[in-house]
Amino acid sequence: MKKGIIFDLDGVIVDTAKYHYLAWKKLANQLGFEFTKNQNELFKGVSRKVCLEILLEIGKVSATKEQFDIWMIEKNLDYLKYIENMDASEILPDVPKILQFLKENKIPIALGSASKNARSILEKVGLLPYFDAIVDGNNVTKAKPDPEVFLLAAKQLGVSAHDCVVFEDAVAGVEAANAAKMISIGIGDRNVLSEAQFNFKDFTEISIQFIEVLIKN
Ligand code: B16
Ligand code: MG
Repeated sequence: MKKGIIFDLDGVIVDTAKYHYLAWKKLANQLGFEFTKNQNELFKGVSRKVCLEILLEIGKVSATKEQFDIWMIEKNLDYLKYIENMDASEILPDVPKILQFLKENKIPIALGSASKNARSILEKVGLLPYFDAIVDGNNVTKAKPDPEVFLLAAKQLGVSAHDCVVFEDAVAGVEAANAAKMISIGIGDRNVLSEAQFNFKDFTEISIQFIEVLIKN
């Protein structure tokens, strides 16, 4: 059976969480409260809208719909400034090696990310040509842990869901992959991502032999 591989973006291909953090912190400070790195953990893999809802809850700030939308735009404009100069040096270790191996073996590759900025980030770091399909925050109506993003990616690759493998760093993303009946591979802390079928700290721990087994079975 033809296999497909789906990558999350933030925390798997690049570490954009640090830039999201700076932009959310700036907004929190502007609204008169602190936002810590620990609290930022709650935001990983979560849509921009839900992040702002959580942030306002943390700061006990209420907002009209108009104000909410303005803050979403402001946060994104700040985030775009932080990521403006991203380049290939920000790709996480050994990601290109795995992408190259998959390409050489003609395995279709998709991105399955919550970010509406995903395509431009892939372009900045020079990885766009590897991807046969990109499904991101602009294409889905239901955020992870809903499986929509990964099911759509499988569809665009022309691969059955149960023949797809997902690399994810967020609990909600692992849940989404499991709900889609895909093979879930957690990248990061195995205690946090305990629902994943396989766990690795990062791609430096993943051997080509492991990928070979994944794409053959
Ligand atoms: P944007 P992923 C997610 O990326 C981030 O982890 C999350 O913190 C962010 O809020 C979300 O993208 C939306 O990003 O504001 O750029 O649309 O891990 O799903 O690739
Ligand atoms: Mg992620």
